[in-house]
Amino acid sequence: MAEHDDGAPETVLPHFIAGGESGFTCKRQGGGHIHDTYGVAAAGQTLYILQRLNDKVFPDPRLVAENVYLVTSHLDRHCSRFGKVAPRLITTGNGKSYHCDDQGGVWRMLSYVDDCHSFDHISDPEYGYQAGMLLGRFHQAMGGFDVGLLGTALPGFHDLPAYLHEYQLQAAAFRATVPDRLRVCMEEIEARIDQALEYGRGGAGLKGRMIHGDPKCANMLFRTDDGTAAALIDLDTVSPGPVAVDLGDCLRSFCNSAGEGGEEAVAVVFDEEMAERLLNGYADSGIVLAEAETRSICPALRFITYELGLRFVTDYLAGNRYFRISHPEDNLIRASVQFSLLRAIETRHHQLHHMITRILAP
Ligand code: GN1
Ligand code: MG
Repeated sequence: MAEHDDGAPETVLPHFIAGGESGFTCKRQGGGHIHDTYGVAAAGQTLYILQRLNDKVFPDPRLVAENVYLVTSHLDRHCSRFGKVAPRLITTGNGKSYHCDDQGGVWRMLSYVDDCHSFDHISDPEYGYQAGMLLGRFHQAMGGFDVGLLGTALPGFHDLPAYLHEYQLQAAAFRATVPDRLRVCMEEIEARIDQALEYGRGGAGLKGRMIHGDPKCANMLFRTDDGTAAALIDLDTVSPGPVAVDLGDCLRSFCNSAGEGGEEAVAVVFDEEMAERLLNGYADSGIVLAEAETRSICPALRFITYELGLRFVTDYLAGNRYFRISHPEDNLIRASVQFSLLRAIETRHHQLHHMITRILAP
C-alpha cells in the first residue's frame, strides 16, 4: 500500500462530497485489522465513514468497492421487507463506487449510522439476541442476489486447507526461537490437522446462500438508546457460502466475552447463555434452515475458531504482515485466545449441538 501523509483523507473528500471538503474533518478510527478508516464530520457531527482499502490484503481493492456497491444497493432495495441491515455506499461525483488517488490508493465512502456504537467484546446476552436477529435478517435480505455479479474479493478466504498449507510453509521457514506460547499454539494446530482438513473438504462445502464472511461483534452496530441492532458493517467479504460459517463466526465472537485481544489474566470461556440468545434471535428473524445447514453449525463454530487461531499464528510466523498489530506478540496472544476458546467449545460440543438443534431445527 502506498504511504500517505496525514492530510490524505481530506484531499479525497471533494470526490465524494459535492461542494468540496470545506468544513469537514477526518478523524482516524481504530478497530478493524485491515483498512485505514476515518470518520468524516461537519460541525462536530460525523456524517460519513471514509476508508482507504488495504491492497496488501485485497489484491484488487477496486473490485472490493464494486462488490460492496452491488451488495448495499441490493440491501437498500429490499429494506422495506427485512429492515435496514447495512450502511449505504456513497458514490463519487461521477457515479463510481471508489476514488483512486494519484498514489494508487483506493478510497470509498459509506453513510455513517448515527447514534450507534459497536463493541470489541460484550457480555450482555440481549446484544446476542439482537445480533442473531440482524444476521438472520441479513441472510434473508441477501436472498435473490445475483451471485454472478460478484467478483472474488479475497481469493482463499475461509479456505481452511489453504490456510493450513500456508501455516506449514511458514512454520518450516521459521528460524527464531520458539517461545512457549507459540509451541503450545502449534501443538493445538497439529493435533487437529486431519480433522480440519476433513472439515475443509466436506463440511464447509455447503453453498447456496450469500454470507457476510466476518459477522464478528465489532462489525455490528447497536442503537445507543434501546440497544437494538442497526447495521452490519464491513461488507468486503460478502460472498456465496454456508450460513453455518457465518453463524459459527458470530457465536465465536459474541460468546467470548473477554474479546479477541485477550488480556492475559482473563480466563477465556464460551458463554452458553449468549449462544442461546443469539440463536433465538436468529430463529426469530424468520429464517428457515435446511437440516444439513443446522447440523453443520457446531462443526463450523469449531473450525472457524480453529481457522482464526491458525491464521493468527501463521501471521505471527510470517512477521505480522496481515493483521494490524501494536505489539509484536499481538497475533500470538490472539491465537492463544482462540485456541483456549476452541478447547472450551470442544468440551461442550454435545450440549451446544443439542441447543442448536432445539432452537433451529425446522
Ligand atoms: C479480520 O477486517 P476485520 O478486522 O474486521 C478478518 C476476519 C477475522 C477478524 C478477526 C478480511 O477482520 O476474517 O475473523 O479480523 N478479515 C479479513 O478479528 O481477513
Ligand atoms: Mg473485515
